[in-house]
Amino acid sequence: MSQGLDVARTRVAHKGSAASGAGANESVRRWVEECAALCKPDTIHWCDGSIEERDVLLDQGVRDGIFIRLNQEKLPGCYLHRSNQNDVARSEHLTFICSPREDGAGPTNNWMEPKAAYAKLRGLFADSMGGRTMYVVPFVMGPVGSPLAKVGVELTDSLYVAVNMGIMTRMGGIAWEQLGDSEEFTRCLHSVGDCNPDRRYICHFPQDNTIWSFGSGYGGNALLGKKCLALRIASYLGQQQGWMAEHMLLMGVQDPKGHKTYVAAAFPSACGKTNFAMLVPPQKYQKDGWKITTIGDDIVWMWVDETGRLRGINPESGYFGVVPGTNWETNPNAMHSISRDTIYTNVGLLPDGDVWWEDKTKELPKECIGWTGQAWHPGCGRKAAHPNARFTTPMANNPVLDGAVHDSAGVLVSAIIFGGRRSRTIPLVYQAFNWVHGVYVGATLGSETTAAATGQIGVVRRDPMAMLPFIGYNIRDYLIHWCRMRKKMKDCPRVFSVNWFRKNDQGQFMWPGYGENMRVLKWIIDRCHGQAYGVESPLGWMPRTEDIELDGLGLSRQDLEAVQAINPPDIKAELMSQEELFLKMAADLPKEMIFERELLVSRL
Ligand code: GTP
Ligand code: SPV
Ligand code: MN
Repeated sequence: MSQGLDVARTRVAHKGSAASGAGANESVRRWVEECAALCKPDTIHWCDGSIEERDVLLDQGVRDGIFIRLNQEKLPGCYLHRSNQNDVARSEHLTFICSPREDGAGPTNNWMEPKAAYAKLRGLFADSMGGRTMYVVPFVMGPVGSPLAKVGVELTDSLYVAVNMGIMTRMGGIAWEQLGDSEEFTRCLHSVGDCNPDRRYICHFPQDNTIWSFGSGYGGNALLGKKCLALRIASYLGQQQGWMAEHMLLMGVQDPKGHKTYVAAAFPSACGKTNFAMLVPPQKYQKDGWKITTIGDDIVWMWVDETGRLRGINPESGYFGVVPGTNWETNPNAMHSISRDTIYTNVGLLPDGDVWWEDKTKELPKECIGWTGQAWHPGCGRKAAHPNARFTTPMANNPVLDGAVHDSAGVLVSAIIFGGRRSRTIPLVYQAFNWVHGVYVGATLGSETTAAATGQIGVVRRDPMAMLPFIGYNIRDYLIHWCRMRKKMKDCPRVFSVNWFRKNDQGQFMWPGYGENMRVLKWIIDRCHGQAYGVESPLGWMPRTEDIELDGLGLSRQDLEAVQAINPPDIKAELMSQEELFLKMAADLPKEMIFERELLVSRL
């Protein structure tokens, strides 16, 4: 598509070496020129990732009305952004895997033939940046020097995206250093266009290491290092190269003896990863010496090391977290983190320049400006914050950030937990019998849909490994890849299922969740070290009620039995509901999954 650079309309925004992209190699420059010739921005700004640049961009954003500067005494370095009201969540139905053959995308992805997709999107990108600046955002996913670290370059006409990428990734000159002369970087082209859902496409070209996203400024659609690169493209590369890219948190659990065990957990969008990753143990556990540290809250890349054990890194450097429900009781570490250097998207604005959202405080404010920009007051019938309002905050702000977060060798992963939002049927915790059974537990994961994606909310859908919207290739090959990983490992992580969201007949949560999840986590850790009892159930190993500490919880043994209860008719209905996914895969369903289902049926 090279048409040569339209020099007349394209000038460099800032003089000086960093602003002109010093350090960028020839293949990067050529590609930037090609994209500029297509999109025809007025200006090109090469981001250098400096603090000075961040301040310049934020000031510019305030002048342009993209950001509102919040009360700097209460919230230093914090800004509010209100998105277009049609652009508040991921658009899964507009997300495509453009593999050469349809089979490459499989039955769970939307597919477009690559040539057709490029042609369609080229039409949209053509002249799309007239009157705008194109930001060249170089970034590294993963600790610099890690065997899995990847370089990407995002070209975007959104200042909001450029600033957020500066928080979410290791952004700037460091990426040019990591890239050197190589042509191997993910080419990420993004324009908000006119933000019209009818002209919105998020297209992935795994074979070309390329992502083209048009028509949305929302995180998962627009911060292309995140779901697009670090999950969809990376999962494709991982399948080819023998490693894994997963929608998981990664946390350290330090026991009273000072021994740390790392645990990864896959919960679907808005199902508790950020909260679990930053968990504050109950008082009694803290006194005993238990401590949680965070490696990552959303994405983990894992590989098998030379000793045959699974290791993981967090490719990101910030958190793009759900705001509603976050408060000093549920997640104090997040509250600390978002008290500075944070971009808030779609929350309420208080008269004093502070922010508010549903469940931030028990007492409601008298008034505020809601996320849509309209006046809000209690009982007005609207929410102050959008249910998928988000914060973008650097992980460096996290008071319990794990010391190994920048370690290129990553950390050993001893347990993998799958969990979803299930008001019924699924017990609080059980352990899979072995790895392949664990793969079955992950593959059949179901969860009630949330506001993180557009569409109906609260319906149970199958979300294998919490990756349904993020597997960049055929789910058949994804599940086979999971099974095969076992063969690479000498000692493999133990696999568990949890459900913090079971409800009673009155519709109340049966388990208090948040920090109290430590009680379940302790059993999981002890199981990993062969130090806790497990009772065989049809689903897997389960703790006896006496194996979960109830002191200070306000739940009785009967309450715990109820939240752990397995009701065979309900499980049979659950099996039927798994068919929703398995039928889609039909003849492609790996035989391990068929055998595991048969074993489960016979145990029931
Ligand atoms: P993504 O960023 O979309 O991938 O989501 P996430 O998995 O990181 O979810 P997050 O931790 O942000 O939680 C989403 C919502 O679930 C928030 O409103 C939380 O307050 C709520 N939540 C998290 N953990 C628990 C829990 O243990 N119990 C209950 N009842 N709610 C929880
Ligand atoms: C999710 O939806 O799983 C998120 C938010 O973590 S986004 O990055 O927008 O996908
Ligand atoms: Mn996520």
